[in-house]
Amino acid sequence: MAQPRQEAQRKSKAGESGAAKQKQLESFSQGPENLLTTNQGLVVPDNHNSLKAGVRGPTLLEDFILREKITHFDHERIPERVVHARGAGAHGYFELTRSLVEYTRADFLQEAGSRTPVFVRFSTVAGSRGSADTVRDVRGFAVKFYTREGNYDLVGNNIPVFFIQDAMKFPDLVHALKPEPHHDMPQAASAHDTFWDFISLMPETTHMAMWIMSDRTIPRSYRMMEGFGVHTFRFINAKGVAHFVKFHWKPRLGKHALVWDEAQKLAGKDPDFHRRDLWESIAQGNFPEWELGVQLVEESKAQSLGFDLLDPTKLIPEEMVPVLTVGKLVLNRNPDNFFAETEQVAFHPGHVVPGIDFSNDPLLQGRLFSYTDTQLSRLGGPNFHELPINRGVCPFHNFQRDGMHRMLVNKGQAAYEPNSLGNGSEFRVDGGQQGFQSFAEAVEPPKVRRRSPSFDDHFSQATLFWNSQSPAEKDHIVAAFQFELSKVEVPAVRQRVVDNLAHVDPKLARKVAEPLGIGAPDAKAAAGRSGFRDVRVKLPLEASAALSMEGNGASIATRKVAVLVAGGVEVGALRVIQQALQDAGASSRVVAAHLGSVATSSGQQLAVDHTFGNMPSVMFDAVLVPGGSGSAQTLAGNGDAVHFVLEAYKHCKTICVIGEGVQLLRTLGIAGGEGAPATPGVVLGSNDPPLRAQLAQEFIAAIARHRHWVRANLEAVPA
Ligand code: HDE
Repeated sequence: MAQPRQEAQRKSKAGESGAAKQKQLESFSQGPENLLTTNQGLVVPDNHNSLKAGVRGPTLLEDFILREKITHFDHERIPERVVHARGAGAHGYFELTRSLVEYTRADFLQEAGSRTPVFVRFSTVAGSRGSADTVRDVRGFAVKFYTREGNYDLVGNNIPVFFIQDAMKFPDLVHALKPEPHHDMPQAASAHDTFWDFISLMPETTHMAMWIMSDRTIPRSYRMMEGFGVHTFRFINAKGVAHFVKFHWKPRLGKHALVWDEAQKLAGKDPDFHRRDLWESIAQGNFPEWELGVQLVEESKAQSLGFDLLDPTKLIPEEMVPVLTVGKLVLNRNPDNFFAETEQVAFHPGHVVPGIDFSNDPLLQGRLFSYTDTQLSRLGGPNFHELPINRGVCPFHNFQRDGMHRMLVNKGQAAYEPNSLGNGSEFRVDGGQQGFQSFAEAVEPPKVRRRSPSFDDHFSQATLFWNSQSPAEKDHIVAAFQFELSKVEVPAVRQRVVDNLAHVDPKLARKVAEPLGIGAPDAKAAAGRSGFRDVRVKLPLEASAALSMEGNGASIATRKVAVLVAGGVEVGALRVIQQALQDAGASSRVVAAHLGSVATSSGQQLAVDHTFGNMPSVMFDAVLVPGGSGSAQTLAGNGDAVHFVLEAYKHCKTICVIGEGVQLLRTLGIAGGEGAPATPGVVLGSNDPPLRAQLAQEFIAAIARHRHWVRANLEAVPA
């Protein structure tokens, strides 16, 4: 039987809260009879002219309408988040697909099929609020579950490990990563001296450094990246039995990345690339979806893993502990107001519900302090839980009172507990029946300010990650290290990084060092430095498939295809392919030199969606060049069209060319003549009606591979 409190919560809040809130807010945004008013409700007589002494005279201080408007404007900004300032959010729901009743008493994880409203915020870490989306950086993946027992926040990242093992080092890490303090550069980038100086002096960062140099840090879309709780948490069931748990979000569309050149160009051409992608997908009804998975480890088995579960620089390979799928997350509603929701949302890893508890991970423990603390200055006081986006859906009662921006009007005489004067609202503590119970863990004295020796292995999982990458992914990691370190001005810093890398893999270190103007990597030199520990845990596996993104997800749903056209375009095959793309959930957009329309070879008009300039190739997943000799010839003579195709080729995207369109590729030298070997991901077809459907399927199969890394002469392509 449901507990009385829970029953009351269900009745009082389930449906009413959202609608009531909305009504109240709407009433604020409309003055009397929809007239513009001041904040006091006074109808504004004129919103264009201030009060002056004569039409050409000075403005009067008396003009309280002007003063109110300008004063409010002057104070419209709040401090941005000290990290994760740039973000985008969305509403949705979490649906439990498998009951976790045997592991946790958390109410929202009991009944398969139950749904919990959520708000999710994705973010980059280093950049300011206005920085670009596609920079190389970790992505935050923070989920607020509005459960009937209170808000539960799973504040994770898109990488399963972290740089450092102890919260004590977090301010140092962030100071090293952020723009350098003397000149405030570079913005939203780790490619600079202080960051790599810190990394090179802190060998515990090596595993995460491998991840951030991989394609994980330049996701194609928030919808195509994983999320991780990072730390080990605890589930506690109704009998008080605990399991360690790690959380995973797995995207339904698979995990996919941009390429570095593309990410850099996007940062200029569409700095809102990820934010826009999220917004548009939801607006179009393509609701982003992830599976929630958990890795569960019995307390007594934790020791036998060989590494320490409390160390946040370690993951549990999925081959060692499989991920159990337990639910799905669906984002189906864009925020109404960016500031009110995405900006004011306040996450906190300490927002837990009964049945979910912390582990002693020293990084997590430090986070438990930081998040409330930072909201105090960011949101201006201790009452940020009253902001609409942060309010729970269950009632809350306590004797905390007053403070900046208090909205609640608490009634009655008694603001203390215990009391006998509260007129039925004494709100006594429940004595542990329903309340949050910390796991009764025995702790070992004495107090120490030291690292556990079980945290000493800094390299075995970095090597596991490296060994798990495909050849193309390895090339990208090497190139990323080379790029970042080439921006580091002090050679000794570059040298220390490659010396450390020699402990991950000597070949990797040698390759990274090649163009950096430094000596060969010296593993011994690294081992002699302070902070280095020569300890390596023997893992029971050489590589873990889950750590690679290659061959992941075969769907082309929501992918965007550019159709390049000019006058005289042949649309017979184009129509068939466009329909097939749409049937597969993808979209195609017609791109030409100008907006309006172009004449087809049969004398009709084909509407143009974009120009080569306003939607360049980096904003698409694939390119289609239809036939028609007039169109092909015009495109071949247009530098923007030529660049479009070359760039897509260079970024290893699928290109489909029909009929005379092939001429374009030959002009560009990226497709051989008759009998030449096929180029991976370049689909050549004719306008022949019987072959059109097959061509469409070949094109779709090629797009589903996401990228075609092995292509001849890629370096020679000027794009
Ligand atoms: Fe955070 N982190 N963090 N962090 N973090 C913040 O809180 C902090 C860490 C993460 O979309 C701040 O409200 C410390 C790990 C996300 O609003 C701040 C430490 C992970 C977000 C803070 C960490 C995260 C934050 C800044 C080490 C992955 C954005 C603004 C002890 C598991 C949430 C704010 C959003 C935000 C502190 C480490 C994820 C300052 C002290 C590890 C996704 O409180």
